[in-house]
Amino acid sequence: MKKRGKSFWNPIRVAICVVLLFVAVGVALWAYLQGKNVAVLDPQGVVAAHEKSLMIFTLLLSLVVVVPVFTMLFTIAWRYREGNPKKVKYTPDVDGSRWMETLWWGVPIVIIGILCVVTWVSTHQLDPYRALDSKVKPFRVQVVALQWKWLFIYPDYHVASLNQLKIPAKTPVNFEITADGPMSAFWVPNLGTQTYAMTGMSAQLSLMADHAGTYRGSNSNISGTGYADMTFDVQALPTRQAFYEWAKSIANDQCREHLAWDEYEQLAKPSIVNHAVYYHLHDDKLYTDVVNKYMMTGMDMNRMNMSHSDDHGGDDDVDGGSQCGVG
Ligand SMILES: [Cu+2]
Repeated sequence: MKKRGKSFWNPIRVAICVVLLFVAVGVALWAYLQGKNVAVLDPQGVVAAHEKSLMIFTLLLSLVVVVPVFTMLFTIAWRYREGNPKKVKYTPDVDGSRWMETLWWGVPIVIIGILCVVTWVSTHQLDPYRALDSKVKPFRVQVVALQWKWLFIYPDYHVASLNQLKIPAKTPVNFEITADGPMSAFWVPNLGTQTYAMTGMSAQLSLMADHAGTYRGSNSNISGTGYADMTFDVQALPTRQAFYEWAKSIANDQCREHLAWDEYEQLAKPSIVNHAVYYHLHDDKLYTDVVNKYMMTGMDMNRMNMSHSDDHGGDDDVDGGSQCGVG
C-alpha cells in the first residue's frame, strides 16, 4: 500500500470535519425548510409553540450524544485503520478507566434525567384535558370523525359544519372528540396536539389560536380508502362576535340543511366530501348520542331513534321551504 507522509487527517482534523459536516447538514436542512410550510415548525397557538420549543430542546439535547459519538466513530476508525503509518498505541485490554466510565455512564444518565424532568413537567402542562390559562371563557366544539369526513358541532350556537372548523381566535377552544367509524386522529399541526377519535368514547382537547387565520387540519391516523381526503380547514375568526354572526347567518339561512339524528345517520354513511357544508343543528344531544351509539344494545338504539324522530317540529318549521335555489 502506498505510504502517505505526515497525514493531513489527524484525529483533531477528522473531528473538526465531522462537526462541520453536521453543521452543514443542519444548515442545509434549515434552508430547505425555510421555503416549506412545515406546520409543526410554524406554531400559531400557545400549545403548538410550547411543543415546538420542546422538540427543539430535545433535538439539541440529543445532539450532545449524537455529535461526540459520530465524531468518535470516524476518528477511531481512521486512527486505528490498518494502513496508518503512525505507531498508534493499541490497548484492547484497558480496564477500569474511572474517567471514561464516568463519562460514558454519566452523560447519558444526566441527559435521561433532564429529559425525565422536562417530559414530566410538559406532559402535565400540555395535558389535553387541562384547561388553558386564559381569562377568556372557553369555546366549545364537538368533533365527530366520520368515514371520511369531519363533523363539527357547535352546541351552544345550534349550528354544525362539515369539513370546516370555525373557532374564534385568542379564545381557548375545548374540543370533545369522538368517532363514528374507524379510529381517526384529529390534528391541526399549527395549533398543537393530535388527539385520537374513537367510537364510544369522548376525548378532550384544549387548543387556542393566537390570531385569526386559516389552518390545515387532517386525520393523522390511517382509516381506510378515503383517509387522504379527510382534511379540513380551520378558520380562526378574529372574535367570538364574528363567530356568533356567522352562526346566526347559518341559523337564519332557510336553505341550510337540518341536522338531527335521521340526517346524521345518512351523513355518517361512508363517503368522501371535499367541500364545507353548514347545518342548522336540530338536536343538541347529537354528540352524546353518537358516543352512546356504541354503548347501547340494538333495542336501545330503536328507542333512541324514536326519541329523535320528532325533533324537526317546533319553531322553525319554515325551514327547508322550496324557495331555496341551488348552492
Ligand atoms: Cu333548521
